[in-house]
Amino acid sequence: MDAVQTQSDANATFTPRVFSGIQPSGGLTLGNYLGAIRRFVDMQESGVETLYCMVDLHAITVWQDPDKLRHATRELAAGYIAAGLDPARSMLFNQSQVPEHAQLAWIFNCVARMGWLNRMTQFKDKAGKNRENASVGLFTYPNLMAADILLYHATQVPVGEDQKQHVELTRDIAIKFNNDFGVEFFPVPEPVIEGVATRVMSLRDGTKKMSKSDPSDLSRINMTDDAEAIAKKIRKAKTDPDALPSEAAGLEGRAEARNLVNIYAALAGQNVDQVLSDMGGKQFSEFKPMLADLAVAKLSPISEEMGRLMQDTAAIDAVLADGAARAREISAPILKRTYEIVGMVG
Ligand code: AQP
Repeated sequence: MDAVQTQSDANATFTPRVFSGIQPSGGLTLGNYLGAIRRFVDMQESGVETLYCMVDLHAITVWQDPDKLRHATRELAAGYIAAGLDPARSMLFNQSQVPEHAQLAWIFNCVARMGWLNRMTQFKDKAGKNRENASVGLFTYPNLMAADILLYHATQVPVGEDQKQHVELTRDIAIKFNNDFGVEFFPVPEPVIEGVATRVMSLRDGTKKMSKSDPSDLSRINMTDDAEAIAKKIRKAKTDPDALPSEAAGLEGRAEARNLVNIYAALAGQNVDQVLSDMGGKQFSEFKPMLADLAVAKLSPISEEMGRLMQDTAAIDAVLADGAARAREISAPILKRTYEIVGMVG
């Protein structure tokens, strides 16, 4: 077969398809839930084809204890399902069961430029001062993420604010690949960053993102926290001495207050102005217990269901195997065609 351009490539149109993923690099946080999983469920409900991955190959870009990684992968799958993802309607799978992710990532390692990756802020944040000792995988992480998305010709990628730069890099890779080989093979996907909680901040420091891998457990609400732990973490959350303002402008320069109001708004399904028109003038001593009650009411059913699902890990593994088999029906032909375009024989 001609390895360069075919008419069907040139005329390719892309049907809407959603891909996103979360790393099993620890337990799910409220940030992952509000910033990502709730959007995943919305997109599933919109009827578009959806694929959601546990990106275990990404997780090992920093050290993971093998037993904890296995546990976190299954628990993440349980979290997806408990939060409303339906394995019959969304393909749920772990990345390592679909070998085309790593294969396409290699091609993209040869498309992306060092300068592009040098600009990635997540690598700078995660490598910190110890850059020389960071894994090569952590540096090339965005190329694997581009492969995750483009392997399915996904057109929409629901993510939190912190992943926007990586989706932009994915777009650059798609455009460069198409230009280099004179094809219209890969779509240029759009990030979907919506809602009031696209960047949930640490409960201990309103300038830092809430993260699963933050050394302080008090910095985050885990999706497996019980009511007592949630209440304690919110009670201890850093705030300032002032009362809540009645309008959003009054949150200017008050990162911690803004974060708690955003979390309340996201959980209550309101916008910030609605929350402040009800809560303006209240002290944190009054607002925090209300936030804790709301968080417990919204999160407990999910954590209880996660616990129930985790009783049967064989059933979770079966969901992941089925999701991977369905995902490979899409990924295998796309990788095959990519190899042909690049000039691989066989
Ligand atoms: N704090 C957050 N607020 C809003 N969205 C968030 N996301 C993560 N943290 C927040 C979104 O969750 C999805 C999955 O993220 P990931 O696990 O693949 O990577 P991450 O962004 O690096 O998440 P963590 O929790 O901070 O993991 P670690 O600590 O392992 O690095 C993404 O859509 C992300 O935007």
